[in-house]
Amino acid sequence: SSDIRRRCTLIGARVHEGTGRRGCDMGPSAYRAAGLHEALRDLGLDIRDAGDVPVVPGAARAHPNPAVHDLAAFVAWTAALAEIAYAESKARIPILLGGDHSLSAGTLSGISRRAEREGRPLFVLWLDAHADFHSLDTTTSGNLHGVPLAYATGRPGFAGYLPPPVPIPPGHVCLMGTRSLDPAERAALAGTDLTVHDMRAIDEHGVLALLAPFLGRVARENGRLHVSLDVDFLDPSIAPGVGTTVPGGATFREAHLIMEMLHDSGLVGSLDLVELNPFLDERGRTAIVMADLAASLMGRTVLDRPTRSY
Ligand code: EXY
Ligand code: MN
Ligand code: MN
Ligand code: MN
Repeated sequence: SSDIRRRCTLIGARVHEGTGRRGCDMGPSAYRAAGLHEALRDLGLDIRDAGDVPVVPGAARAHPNPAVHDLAAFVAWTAALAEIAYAESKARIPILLGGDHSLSAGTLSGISRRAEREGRPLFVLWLDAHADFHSLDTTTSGNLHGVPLAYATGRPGFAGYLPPPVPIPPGHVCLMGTRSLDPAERAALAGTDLTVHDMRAIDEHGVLALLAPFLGRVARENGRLHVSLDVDFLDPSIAPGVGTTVPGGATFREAHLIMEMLHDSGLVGSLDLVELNPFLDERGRTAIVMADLAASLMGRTVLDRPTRSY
């Protein structure tokens, strides 16, 4: 069908330099092993697998913050992924198979340029235990998976190292699942109108009451919606395959209800699946949970789960 929502492209991004450990580079393979391609094909979608984005050498000036590492790789990935996200989002839904969350600096750059080209505002739903809102100056870990949202929303501190993005207004961003914020991130967020629905808000109000108004606003403004799903949004009991687990995350059904609402909204133009580390997983179950969530976003309903008979 001509509907963009029926056409999607899997794009592997073997990004691991944004974390302090190896493993996320195996993420794309794990999603394919989990059968994501077949799951989306069985939904009747026009699905294409673009393979994995080739790693290109990067160059970057040294940064005065001694903690920052692999900045050159971040620069290179951001440029490469911005280009492919921009191109692929013209007529299809790019689904980025990560790879750590630093890849979203590239995805968001490309999608933001696409939205600008379409003359539509871009909105972002960031499902994560964290805000990923550090600048190159404020990060203490130096792990650049902690900076992509700051970069994409035009926060100062990247000039001279990365090209300025088409900035996403912070007021167009909704964080859900937040439960681990560094002091510098809190301070930076306090100065913006970015929406933060932490886990306490989810407990008190439920995901429907928090998400519905945001989706209504995106629809009213004829917006494009990018969804960035970090494995650590989920409770570690269902998604252990990630390097930055935080107790007290979203349940299986809270996560699926969000995906089902997103599908029904018809607003999602792009998706990042990030931070999967199969090396930390148990028999691929985190990849399977994440692939199932992606399938829900693309149309798998609550009734489509297989009954396990013992
Ligand atoms: N805020 C902490 C840091 O900057 O190191 C933890 C960041 C975790 C980032 C993961 C991708 O969500
Ligand atoms: Mn993240
Ligand atoms: Mn996270
Ligand atoms: Mn606006």
